[in-house]
Amino acid sequence: MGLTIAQKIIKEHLVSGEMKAGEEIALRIDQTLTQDATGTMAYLEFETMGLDRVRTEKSVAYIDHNTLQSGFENADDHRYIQTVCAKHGIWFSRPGNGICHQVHLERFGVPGKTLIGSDSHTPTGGGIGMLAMGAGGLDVAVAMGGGAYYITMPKMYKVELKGRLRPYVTAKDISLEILRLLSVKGGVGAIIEWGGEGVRHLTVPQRATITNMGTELGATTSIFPSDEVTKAFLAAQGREADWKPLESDADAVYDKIITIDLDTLTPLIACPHSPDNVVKVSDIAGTKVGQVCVGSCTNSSLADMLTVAAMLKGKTISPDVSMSVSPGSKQVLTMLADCGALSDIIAAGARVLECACGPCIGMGFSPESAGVSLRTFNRNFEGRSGTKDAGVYLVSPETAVAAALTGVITDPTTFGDAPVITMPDKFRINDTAVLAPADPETAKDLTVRRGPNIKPFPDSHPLEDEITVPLLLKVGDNITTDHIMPAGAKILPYRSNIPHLSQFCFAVCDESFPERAKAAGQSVIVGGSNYGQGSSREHAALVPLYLGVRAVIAKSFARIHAANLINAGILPLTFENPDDYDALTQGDTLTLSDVFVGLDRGKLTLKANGKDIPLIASFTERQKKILKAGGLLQYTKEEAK
Ligand code: MIC
Ligand code: SF4
Repeated sequence: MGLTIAQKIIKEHLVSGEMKAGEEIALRIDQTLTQDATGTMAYLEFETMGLDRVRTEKSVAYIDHNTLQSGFENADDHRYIQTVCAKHGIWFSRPGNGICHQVHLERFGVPGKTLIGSDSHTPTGGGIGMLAMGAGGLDVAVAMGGGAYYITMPKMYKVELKGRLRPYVTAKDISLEILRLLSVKGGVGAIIEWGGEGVRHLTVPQRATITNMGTELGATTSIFPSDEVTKAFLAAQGREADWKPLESDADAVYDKIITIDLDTLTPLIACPHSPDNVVKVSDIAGTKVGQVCVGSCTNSSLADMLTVAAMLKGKTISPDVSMSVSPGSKQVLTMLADCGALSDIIAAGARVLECACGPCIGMGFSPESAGVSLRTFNRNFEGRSGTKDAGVYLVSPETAVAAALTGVITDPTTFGDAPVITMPDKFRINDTAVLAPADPETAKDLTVRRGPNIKPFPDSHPLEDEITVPLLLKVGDNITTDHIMPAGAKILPYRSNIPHLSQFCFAVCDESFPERAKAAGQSVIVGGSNYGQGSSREHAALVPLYLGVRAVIAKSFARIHAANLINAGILPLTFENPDDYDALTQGDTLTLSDVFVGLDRGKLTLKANGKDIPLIASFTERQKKILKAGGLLQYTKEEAK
């Protein structure tokens, strides 16, 4: 039987397990990346492992999220990460050098290699044929130490692209179309391979937009073949030697095949507050817009920026719109400046922000009250922009500019001839903002600098055989990690300070939760389906751990969050009958008994309101050991004894 692209890479990297969907497999990891908001924790965890050097082929730390330095916290954390990198063999991408996924694609990604990153959009690397996955910080720390990465062998989906994109219809619209078709749960447990004749016409940045947003489908990752287009991209980055061809076998078997006809695709828009709430731009044309933001790891490539500049050239942004443009990397920004396109953007009245995540993670540029913001980003969860009642819409750069110029949502295909941009044969290469680690001898004498913002990791809690606790919070479907542990400019600087962060846990749903949790000492949360979708932030598990949460019972979980809960020693349990969700009320007293036997059987019984509710506790042998030990750090320490 033939293999898919992902199966080929998995086969080459398989450390243990069987390549059968649903089975646990362990993979050798070639590369890792971290960003600063999850990185401080990941490096603190790496340090507790007591190793001198990372054991990967390449590990890179990026500073791109916490770049607003409105106090000492972020600057201290940057210095901590820089010194930890120098000492332990990790490359350090300085603040201003760009968004991790964009820079990694440009400068470090290699087709056929495995990459895990402490950021959920790590699958961006699938745009050049990497098997790139988002993971919790602790899993990245373990991989840096040479340990394997454990996942459930995913199912294989294929999206066949037919035809060719029409003018003003973009890779972003392909991403929104697949979200419309599959929903934010549609990719859970699957790897999505993109193929068909339409792929040949998609450039690497377009492919990367698509693999980036595969995260919003809940997919383990997404991947494109590595072909002549990939080779030309790597050659233009001066990295042709990194190229190797990769395609699926003609007789590869897929669990699902979806076809998208590019010839008939139209510009699409995701309405508040979910990336799958997709309609045609023309359906809501005319809606007034107050803000437009271009950038993020989804749409900040040179090609995106040149398109924006060409559409803005000689025009002025509507006086009712405030527009930001954040180029994805220093390479993109310098090339925009070199060719004069940056001047067209500035002259039109856009506000140019630094090469970082910025507004995407609520680091500045929050919209006005009840504002309508059109963004080229990948997430529009409630409150994420920093303004709770704002309505954020996700669009392509073309649709974004059309709205910036007219002041209302506008179908860009009504805009006359589409701009034709020409891409350079060679990108401008200047890696001076990536600092190499010290050599092993020098590294021995280096000191890691820790600021006062860095607080110890929360204590783990050994699993108990009987847990009787209050149901402290009951939430609905599709709860995101932005609900559980919000980000934004005010909170993000405390990503290495769990006690401080804990005050904001579930602030979007119930501001009283942290106080109530502390008072209760121990508690359980109940959720609907796809609990924990979105970010890979392990803080969404570590903070509940700190607040005494012992178990989360839900209809289903998002992959990375479930892994983070297990790593933190919190039980992620699912209802055997989803209707039992309705039998539980916030404030109920819940009892889980015979937990150890239950874990071994894969089933637990929850006693609530005189009723027995069956729960699924289906974990791999390794996960059971982690849970019994009270979390991955405890487990790793016990194993090392
Ligand atoms: C995000 O887009 O939500 C983030 C911020 O990049 C996160 C990581 C984080 O919370 O630090 C992600 O996607 O994993
Ligand atoms: Fe940064 Fe936004 Fe991408 Fe997350 S989704 S990595 S915050 S640009």
